[in-house]
Amino acid sequence: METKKRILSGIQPTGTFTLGNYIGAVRNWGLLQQEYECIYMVANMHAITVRQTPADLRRQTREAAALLLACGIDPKTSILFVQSHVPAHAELNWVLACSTQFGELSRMTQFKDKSARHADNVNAGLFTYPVLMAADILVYNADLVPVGADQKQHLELARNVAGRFNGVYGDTLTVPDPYIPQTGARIMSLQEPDKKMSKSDTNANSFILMLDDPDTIRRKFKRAVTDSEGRVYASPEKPGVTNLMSIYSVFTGKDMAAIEAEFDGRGYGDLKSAVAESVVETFAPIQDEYRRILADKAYLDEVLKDGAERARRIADRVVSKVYRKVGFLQL
Ligand code: ATP
Ligand code: LTN
Repeated sequence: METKKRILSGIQPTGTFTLGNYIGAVRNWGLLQQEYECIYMVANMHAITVRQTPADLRRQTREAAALLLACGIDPKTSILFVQSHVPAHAELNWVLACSTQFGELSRMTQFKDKSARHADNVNAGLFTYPVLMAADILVYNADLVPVGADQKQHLELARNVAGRFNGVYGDTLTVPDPYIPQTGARIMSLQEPDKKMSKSDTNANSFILMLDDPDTIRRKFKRAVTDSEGRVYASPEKPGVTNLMSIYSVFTGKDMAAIEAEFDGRGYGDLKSAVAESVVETFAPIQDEYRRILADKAYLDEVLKDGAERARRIADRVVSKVYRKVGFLQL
């Protein structure tokens, strides 16, 4: 029997997922389950690189898991777990940190962005964040990592660290490939369309949350920043309109040319309400399913317990092999 390639990805429980998280990452996680062996993780250890309120982090971790299930992740086929429940991530993290150079971490744009935004808390974890992310991936010998475009640089680092480790200690770790979608890899802010949509943006009109109610979704799209030209077509000079078209394309399956034709002779108002309706329609059943799953805490916790156990079985073997390769005494 041909063995399936393995996928690993993660998302931080720092708040409700945005439309960007959904299109760039989570949506594809469900779609990939048939073809790949999938392992999905709620990255709560990454979340504390910026300050979190403990009670909120705990609640948001369950909410993130429930939302992933509602998006179609099947815990029987795939493994769904919480990062801190599998100690192997932290164990491999240390070994990999010793194969990572200060210089290469200094070049990470996410570190530069986040340390500027959280100038009062530029902690070592924020700096070594990509090493833990590399450990998340390499501890499962993942072949493929589905993420949005903003994570490309971190994946490049994971590949370099794996290659370097293999060069020194012999073939041990799988060098992973990124899986970045063609359309929607970088959904932009609705208010400043030259910036990526981010759930930590201070302006709530800049993002759509997966749990926003229909009227909120419609209102946010109505206020979305476009341009003064009034004609619907995709172009680098029209980031706002192009962003709306990309979202519409993902939810309707229509390509950019078809969307241009559909709105020929019509204004941005029509485009905005069509996009809003396509988002409302996609999110409504997910929201219902989310509420149902979150209400059943016993089921949710059982899924996470089972996921952690299955994840641990894979990850512990890799750590054990790595420990042997680097010369840690094994009794
Ligand atoms: P934060 O704003 O707290 O930094 P975030 O919204 O960037 O968080 P993450 O948990 O860091 O969310 O990312 C989860 C996944 O969503 C990653 O694969 C990331 O690439 C993807 N993603 C995040 N924002 C976008 C976006 N605007 N467009 C497409 N994909 C995105
Ligand atoms: N850094 C990622 C979240 C994340 C992740 C991972 C993604 C943590 N560990 C491993 C893919 C693989 C982010 O989206 N900010």
